[in-house]
Amino acid sequence: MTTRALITGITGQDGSYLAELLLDKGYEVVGMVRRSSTVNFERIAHIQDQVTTVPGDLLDEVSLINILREHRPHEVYNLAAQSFVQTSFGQPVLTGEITGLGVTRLLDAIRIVDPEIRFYQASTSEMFGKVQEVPQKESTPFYPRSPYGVAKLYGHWITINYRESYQIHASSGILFNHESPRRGLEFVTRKITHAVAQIKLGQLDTLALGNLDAQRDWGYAGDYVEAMWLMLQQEEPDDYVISTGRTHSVREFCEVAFGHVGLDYEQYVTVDERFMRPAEVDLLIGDPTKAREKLGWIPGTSFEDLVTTMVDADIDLLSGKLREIS
Ligand code: NDP
Ligand code: GDR
Repeated sequence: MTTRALITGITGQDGSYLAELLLDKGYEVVGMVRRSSTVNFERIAHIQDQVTTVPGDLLDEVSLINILREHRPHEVYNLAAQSFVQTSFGQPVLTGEITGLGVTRLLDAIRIVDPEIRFYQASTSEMFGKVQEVPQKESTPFYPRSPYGVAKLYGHWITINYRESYQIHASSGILFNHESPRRGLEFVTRKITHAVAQIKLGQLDTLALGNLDAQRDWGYAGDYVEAMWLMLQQEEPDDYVISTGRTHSVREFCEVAFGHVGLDYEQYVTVDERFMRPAEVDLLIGDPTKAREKLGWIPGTSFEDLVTTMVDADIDLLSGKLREIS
């Protein structure tokens, strides 16, 4: 029997990598996409003929129930979210609706249609927020610092609640930042690598950033989607921290990215208040011991490889070299 998976957020960074992984494993992949006035399939264009896309929205429970009834997935990966922290300060209610309540809508649709479906929730290190313990692990107290982090914490607890209330095989992956050439341009890593490529190619003079001292545990998205799949293959549902166990500042990211093309970041980077957040998360570093011991998961990409791969990919992209972004 072919295993069928539904991915919400398939047009996003992680959705595209997860879809590739599941197709490689012989899954039938159904991807939920929300209606927009322009087609937004750039990240899945290369696999579009292998996945079934269906219209739906985390804001609309009827659409979720209908998709589950029609496509009967065995596994559901909830990757859809308003995922940009900065935007969550400007649109806190919408963020709560999608990123928080959206999880309940989907879990409740599963409860109604087929509680045997296995469920993955995309939780986040942003739930740890203000530093309570270093490194952060599954038992570390949460202290979110943005409407996004608060909404995700709600999603995390409602996942646990549906697991305990209705015995749904629901797992929550507390993933630390993970990046790739497919990362959205507004996130700091891709903003930097794209700007480095532009500067190198003579298309840009300076790069304005916010807090250069923020520290993040950055991994590669392609490695992290494997952990999502592994969680749903376990006999028992559970929660796992997924991270590299190393941290670097935004400044260090700049150093490596600019250095890769022979430039000194200090000559190009300026600090602009517009990119500072009302409340910041200063330091994230995750302890992935549980994932290693229980899932057998280990991150396979170093920080330096991640940064240089992203810079090279952006140089290729901007210099018009035809290639599939990996
Ligand atoms: P992206 O922002 O790249 O993708 C988000 C996806 O959600 C897009 O496909 C988007 O669709 C979709 N979406 C947004 N709103 C809705 C809605 N109302 N209904 C249905 N779909 C919607 O995020 P990532 O791929 O980076 O992250 C995947 C998930 O993992 C997110 O939930 C994120 O919060 C979480 N996460 C990410 C981490 C990271 O470092 N990348 C770390 C920890 C957690 P559209 O294309 O139409 O905008
Ligand atoms: P984050 O990612 O908020 O950690 O959320 P982002 O790349 O936006 O910020 C990381 C850190 O860099 C600092 N920063 C800047 N950030 C942006 N975007 N733009 C800037 O110019 C800039 N300058 C400095 C930020 O202040 C922050 O400290 C990501 C998202 O993918 C979430 O969905 C996910 O849950 C978390 O990672 C884990």
